[in-house]
Amino acid sequence: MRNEEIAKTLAAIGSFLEMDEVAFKPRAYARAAEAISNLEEETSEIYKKGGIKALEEIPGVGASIAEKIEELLKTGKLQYYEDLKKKHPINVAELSSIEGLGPKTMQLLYKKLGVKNLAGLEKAVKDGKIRKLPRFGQKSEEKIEKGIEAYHRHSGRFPIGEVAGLAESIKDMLWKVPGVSRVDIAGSFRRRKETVGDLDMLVISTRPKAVMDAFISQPDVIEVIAHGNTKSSVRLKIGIDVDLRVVNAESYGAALAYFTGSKPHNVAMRQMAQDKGWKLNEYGLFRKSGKGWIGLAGKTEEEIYEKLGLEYVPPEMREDLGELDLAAVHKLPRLIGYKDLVGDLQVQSNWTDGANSIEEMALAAEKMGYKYVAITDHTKRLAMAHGLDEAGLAKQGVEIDRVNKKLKGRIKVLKGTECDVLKDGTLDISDKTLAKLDIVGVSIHSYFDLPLKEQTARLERAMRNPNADIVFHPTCRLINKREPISIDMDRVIKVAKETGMVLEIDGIPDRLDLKDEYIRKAVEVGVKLSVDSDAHAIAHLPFASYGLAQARRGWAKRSDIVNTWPLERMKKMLKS
Ligand code: DGT
Ligand code: CA
Ligand code: CA
Ligand code: ZN
Repeated sequence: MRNEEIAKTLAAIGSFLEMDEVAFKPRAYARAAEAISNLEEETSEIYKKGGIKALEEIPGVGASIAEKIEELLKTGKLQYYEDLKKKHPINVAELSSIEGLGPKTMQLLYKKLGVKNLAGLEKAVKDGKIRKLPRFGQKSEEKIEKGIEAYHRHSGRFPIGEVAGLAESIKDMLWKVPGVSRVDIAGSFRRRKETVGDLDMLVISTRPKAVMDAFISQPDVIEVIAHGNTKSSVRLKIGIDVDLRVVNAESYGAALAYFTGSKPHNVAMRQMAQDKGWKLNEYGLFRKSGKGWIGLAGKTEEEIYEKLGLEYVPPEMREDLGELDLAAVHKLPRLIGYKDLVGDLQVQSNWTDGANSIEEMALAAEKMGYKYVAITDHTKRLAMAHGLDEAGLAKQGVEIDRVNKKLKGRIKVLKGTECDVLKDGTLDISDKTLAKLDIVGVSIHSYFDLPLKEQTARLERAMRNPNADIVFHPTCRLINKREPISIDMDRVIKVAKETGMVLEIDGIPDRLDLKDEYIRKAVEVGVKLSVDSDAHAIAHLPFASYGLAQARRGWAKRSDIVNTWPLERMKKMLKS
């Protein structure tokens, strides 16, 4: 059990005791909780080394609380706490994350309104019940409402693209602190998960204090949650928390592996070490020798994997989804690289809702190192985006010919479209016009809430149009904003396999559509994919890298992604 959880339990006990109007003890538990959450070392380690006596050395922890911690560490549970929970059926751990809501208030809200948890609290606020309570009033209700809003802002997960710039700038800032010789962003960010809960940073430094001081005094910090010499934690303006740890060079690889996670991957790896009679933790890989432990590896991640007889597992694959079994037999797929794209197959121009001209987009794509770029503007049904009709597409073709002539030998602009799929699955542009284009992407932009069967049949019909090449953003989700359409992805993948249709991985940070699990399914059966930026402006072209991250999380190889191939081969792979 980790410090956070122990601290949470102790704090909850304190709240319950306050409800019971016990003297002194509530403060003692609150103090102990705070001390534990600020500890640099894990309480479990302290206990392992020095037993209950060592626990009593922790400031704020007396004999009685030390006993409780021991029980927690030994059994994972605490009877005293369980009894209190039974007596007060209030989820204090959840409710205490609402700013300004103390135990007394929680108790009153429970007694008068039956509020047990956050959901109950939200309902009470919504129904205007709190303001009617004696001693409460509108002001108190509004305060609680604000607290709930803030809680939701903080507890939300952040699309990785929304925090990447920030994360990199913190990294740069830390690099500049004297004494720093290495900085990494670990956690879900390093695994390139589509959303991150918080950021986890690691540093090697000869002057830890300077690093920590710089870290907590960044301009964006709104709250310092912990401040120590090896571990600090802050909350930033946008609501995300950042943890920073200073680690020794000797155990840096072990720490990097540990804090990169995922937790299930770590647990599985630790088990592999234990099976050999070794132990693995954030300090290194060790083997037993007499009474002590001898270090086997720890400086780099690579040597840890190697010593365990494993192939190095790229961070994007560390989810305990079978990667360790493959690593053990040295059969991990060779993932597509971040520099493997040679083209972008979804880009809009100022012919519709894009910001830049075709020529500007082409030049920017050339700067990305691409050999080709498809201009795929919206079609007429999307009137809001000034979608093109057949005549518009013909006219655009003339302009593309002009640009191609001008940029000959540098980059090839492909004539494409992001053709709307109508409600019945037919396409928004005549087959005659579509047949003249190089790339036809089909997308759903309407009737998102059709039932599963109907929606699936709709997309299937579009995929079976002989001119259609790629399904753009197949599930239409917007992370944190819009649920995916209900669609049978197994069926879509099957139809793609059958027809040779390509499925897109759209790189816009709040789309990342397809998502990793569907990519894996597609890759498994040999369905081809494209990784596109869906850029609406020059500045968006790098979004493709988020799509690549997603592709790697879906175990895609270079050969699975059509726009890693030279133009002629790519075109051949499209449905003929
Ligand atoms: P997030 O922040 O929710 O997007 O996800 P992560 O994976 O970044 O998780 P986080 O920030 O709670 O912890 C960072 C890493 O630290 C996690 O990926 C694995 C490691 N870790 C955290 N808690 C535990 C634990 O109880 N056991 C083990 N083995 N590893 C842990
Ligand atoms: Ca994290
Ligand atoms: Ca964390
Ligand atoms: Zn679209």
